[in-house]
Amino acid sequence: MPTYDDTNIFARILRGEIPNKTVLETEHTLAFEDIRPQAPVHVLVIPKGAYVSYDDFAQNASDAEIVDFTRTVGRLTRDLGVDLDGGNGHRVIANAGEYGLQEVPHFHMHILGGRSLGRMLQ
Ligand code: IU
Repeated sequence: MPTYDDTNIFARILRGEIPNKTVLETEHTLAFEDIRPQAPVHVLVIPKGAYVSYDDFAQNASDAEIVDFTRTVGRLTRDLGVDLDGGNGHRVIANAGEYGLQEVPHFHMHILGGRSLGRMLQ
């Protein structure tokens, strides 16, 4: 697994060194608004633990962290009104590494919605 760099911006947000627009906080998870939104709804969901990628999180987080994170992502799609009951849908994305164009090396999921997002995979 890659080494976690605890100077990354999300680690600093978690330590309270940098403000964020929190949408939801649970025991193991924090969700906040993306500073450069790419859609009307653009929320980042991060585990509070130090994980670099989806794989790092999936392999090394506790069951409690994984359940909390997964349920929080799902719940947010409803809270944000982009679920399949009340809303028109959304996209959930996790970038990793150089080819994934991951900018911040703390695992995070993007929740995007509020407009048609266009086709990414052909
Ligand atoms: P990526 O998956 O690592 O490429 O996405 C990082 C996201 O973090 C990107 O959408 C940025 O706009 C966002 N972001 C932020 O919300 N606050 C910050 O201080 C920084 C990046 I730096």
